[in-house]
Amino acid sequence: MAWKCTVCGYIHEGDEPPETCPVCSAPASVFEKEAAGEVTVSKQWKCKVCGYVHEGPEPPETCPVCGVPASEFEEEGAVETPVESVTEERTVSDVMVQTMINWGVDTVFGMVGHSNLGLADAIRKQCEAGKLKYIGIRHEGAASFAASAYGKLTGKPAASLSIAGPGATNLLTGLWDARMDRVPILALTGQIDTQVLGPGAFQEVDLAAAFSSVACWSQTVLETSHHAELMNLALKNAILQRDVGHLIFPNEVQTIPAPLPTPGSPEGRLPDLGTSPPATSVSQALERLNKAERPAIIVGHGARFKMDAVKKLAEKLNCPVITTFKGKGLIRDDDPLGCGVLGRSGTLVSAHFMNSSDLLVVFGASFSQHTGINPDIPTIQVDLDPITLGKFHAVDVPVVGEIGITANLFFQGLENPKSIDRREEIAAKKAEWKTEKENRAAKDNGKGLNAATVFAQLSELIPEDAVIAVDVGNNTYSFGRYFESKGQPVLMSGYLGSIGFGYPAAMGAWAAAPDRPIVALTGDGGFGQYMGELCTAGKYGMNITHILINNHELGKISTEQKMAEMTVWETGLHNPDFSEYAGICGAKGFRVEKTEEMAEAVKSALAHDGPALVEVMCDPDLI
Ligand SMILES: Cc1ncc(C[n+]2csc(CCOP(=O)(O)OP(=O)(O)O)c2C)c(N)n1
Ligand SMILES: [Mg+2]
Repeated sequence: MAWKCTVCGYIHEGDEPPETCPVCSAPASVFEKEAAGEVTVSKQWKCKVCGYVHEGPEPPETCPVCGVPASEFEEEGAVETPVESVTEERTVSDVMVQTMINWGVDTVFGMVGHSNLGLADAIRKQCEAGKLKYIGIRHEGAASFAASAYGKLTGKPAASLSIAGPGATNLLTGLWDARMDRVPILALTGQIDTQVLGPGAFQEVDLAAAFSSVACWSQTVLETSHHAELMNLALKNAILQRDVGHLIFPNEVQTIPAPLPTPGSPEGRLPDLGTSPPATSVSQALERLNKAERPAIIVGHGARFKMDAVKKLAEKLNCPVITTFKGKGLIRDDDPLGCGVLGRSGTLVSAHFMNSSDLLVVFGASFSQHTGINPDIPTIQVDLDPITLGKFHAVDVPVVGEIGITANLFFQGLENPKSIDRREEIAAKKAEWKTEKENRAAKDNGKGLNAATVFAQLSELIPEDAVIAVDVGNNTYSFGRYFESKGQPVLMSGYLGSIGFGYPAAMGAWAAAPDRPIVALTGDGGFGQYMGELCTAGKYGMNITHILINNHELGKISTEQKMAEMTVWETGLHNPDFSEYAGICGAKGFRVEKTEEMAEAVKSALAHDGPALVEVMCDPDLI
């Protein structure tokens, strides 16, 4: 008797199914008895208009390539296929999806459709076996934003799936977001049948060309490819280069039996990245660190998982710790050494401590113009990636090394450092900033809530274990400045700076950490781009609390027009009542028009088990 694993297609001979599948580890319960010796007879039908060949008992209702009706198909002949040879073997998609899982990918965001059905079916089987989570989004741009945010939060790649043509091109923005912020991500795009590729068939886009500038590694899966190896390489490149791995799946290749059915794995393919810095770099850095009287540490997103070591060093140096915007929350704002965000979304506290320091020690930051790290102050820069070192200007001591290891070496090497304890000065500057914030919060033009007030309240209301996904706009700058972080990770579209990121990013965070409170913070303009995703959140019962700053305006653009002394033009927004809109999408909606209503609405939204939206009516000028 033969038994087939319904997850991976492995065939087991014996009276009973095996306890676990030796290929994919699925339990005995997923094995099905195999029918033997049957043959299926299917006919081949050729489209008289475009030449597309269809296999099946009947011609298709309409040609999937040129759209003509069934009457335009002529019979070409019959094909006999033994049932065993079709069902016994794992398909190319089965092998590749199993390989993807072996590399640790556990979540796929995407949209199923004509040119990815074979691949989607392999994903479905793994979802049913409990090995994968699939989130069907409403726009592929949300799939890649969500996968990018998943990578930003976890450091692990998630996959985004699309059909050929428009589905694939819709993925591009989120993939650019991941690429520019150095996040591993996998893009799986369907493609039309290879037999019709070339002349410009329906949904034919040259995906290799379209993705060539966003993907660090991109390949088309062919019938004769080494399929497991293609997936191995897509993920090896995505993970090690922290970039986009891309695979193009022509329609007919997805369901053919895999010539080599053994899936791949990361075993022996990923080095330990715990690289120690060269001894000379460490001693050059220590020489400066020991002598500095007023050092300051700046941490960026790259230090996200290494903060214990960085904080230990800061404690020994008694020095201020400043973050980039992407690194907001890497140190709590109430930490005696925490000085908040630097740069355009920053505070006067961080600016003071950077500018008054005699040595900057920068961990995992990329020196974007928005952060504005002062190039005139002597700098030690630590990063695992040598290209990032001294990228925008020369630094005094570029140190290539894993951040945790390097920070520990600095800590161990410090001998009677001259640095003075700046805790008191930090507390005094923070008190000044608190007064300044209170003054700003006191302003009221009678045109809606004030951003300083909104974020002061949110600082109290958003739980410590939350993940916060933000968008782009004045609302985001206000968050950077006014929100007092208790260490919540912040997910943002950093270098790409794309509006619309916030809500899909919250979906990605929810998929990665469903038990944590997930908060999305967006403006009305940004959310407008992905409003449909509230239905996705409703469908999957995502526990996302969305704070929507509604100022009826592309506020940041109005600000820019005013600053450039131009006429404010076409930045006004005609909005629905978002709290009512939430209700019809399966979310709980709240509307806040007065400061006094804020706390209760946010508390109720956070307490709601499922998606909730709090629309806060804000004054566009009080930012
Ligand atoms: C995809 C994309 N399109 C356009 C922009 C330019 N842009 C930056 S902020 C912004 C306005 C955002 O408006 P809103 O979400 O309402 O935030 P507000 O500034 O009002 O707080 C725009 C259009 C962008 N960054 N990304
Ligand atoms: Mg707005």
